[in-house]
Amino acid sequence: MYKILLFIALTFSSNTVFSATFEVEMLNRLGKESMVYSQNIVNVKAGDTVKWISASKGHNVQFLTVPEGVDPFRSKLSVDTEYTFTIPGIYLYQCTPHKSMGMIAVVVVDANKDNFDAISSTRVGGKSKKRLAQILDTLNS
Ligand SMILES: [Cu+2]
Repeated sequence: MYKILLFIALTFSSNTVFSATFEVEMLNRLGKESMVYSQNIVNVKAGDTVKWISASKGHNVQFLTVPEGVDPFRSKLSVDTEYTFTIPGIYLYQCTPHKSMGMIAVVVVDANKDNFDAISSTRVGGKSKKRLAQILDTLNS
C-alpha cells in the first residue's frame, strides 16, 4: 500500500519537480538599449513556463512566428504574464507597441530548431531587423 501511494505521489509531483519557471523582464531601458526584453533568447524544456515581468509599463508579449500547432498568444499591456511551453521549436515574439523598436525576442523549447527557416524569414521592421539578425546568429552558433 505504501509503495502504491509513493508511486502515485511521484507521478503527480513529477511535473512540478522537473518543470522550471524562467523570468524575463519587460523594460524601458537596459544599459544603452531602450524598449527591450531582459533576455533575447531563453532556452527551456517542454513543460517549462516563462513569466514576463512588467518591470516598466507599456509592454506586452505577442507571438509572431511559432511552431506549427501553437495557438496565437497576446497579453495585455503593462501586466505580468506567463506561458507554459509544450510544443518544441523556436517561438519569436514581440512587444506590440514596440515591435519596430527592437523589442523582439525568442524562446527555444527543447533545443528544437526545426522551424528556423520560418523564424529567419519573418518580416520585422526598423530596429527589430538588427535584433532578429543577432538572434539568428546566436541560434546558428
Ligand atoms: Cu514594449
